[in-house]
Amino acid sequence: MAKLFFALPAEALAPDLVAWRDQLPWPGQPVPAANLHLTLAFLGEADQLTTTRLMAAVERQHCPPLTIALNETGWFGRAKAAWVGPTEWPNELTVLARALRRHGEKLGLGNGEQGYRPHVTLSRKAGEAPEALPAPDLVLQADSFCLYQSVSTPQGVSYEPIACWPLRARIKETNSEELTP
Ligand code: 3AM
Repeated sequence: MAKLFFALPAEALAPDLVAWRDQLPWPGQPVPAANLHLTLAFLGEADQLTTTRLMAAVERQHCPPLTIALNETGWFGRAKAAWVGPTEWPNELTVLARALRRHGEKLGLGNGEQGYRPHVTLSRKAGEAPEALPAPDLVLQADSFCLYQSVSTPQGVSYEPIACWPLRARIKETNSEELTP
């Protein structure tokens, strides 16, 4: 069984995120650069058949490329995760996250959580919020989303992409009448 989640990759922005975080007294244990991502939907444990069905369902999912300003800090007290995220974000991001969560739910996946708060977790085991720290001024440009599996290794957890899909707007179907002179 693989532990799955959908996320926007943050590879291109990771060096800037890490440089920004590491010059601050950021609380908790830093998330390694390779693990930085913006979660869309947590799915949990899934077997191979369910994973294959999930990927087939997601194939038809459409969403335009996304530009997400990371301009505030935050903290999930229960999870002890300190993060950066947008103050405001495109509605398409919320729609995509909800659609992916529903694809999972139809296959019996997910944790039942309904709300969505986009964020990039920068540290774990953070005993306090980074609220006294300055806000970031970074932008995550996303032109794909990925299904990841969370793999535990002796060196810690690593997130391995299983499959990625391009973010592209639905192409308007040409009305055949428009082609008729
Ligand atoms: O990087 P973030 O914090 O956005 O917190 C975990 C991480 O998200 C989250 O899934 C992502 C990859 O591990 N996660 C892990 N277990 C979870 C659970 N039971 C969970 N999210 C919700 N419920």
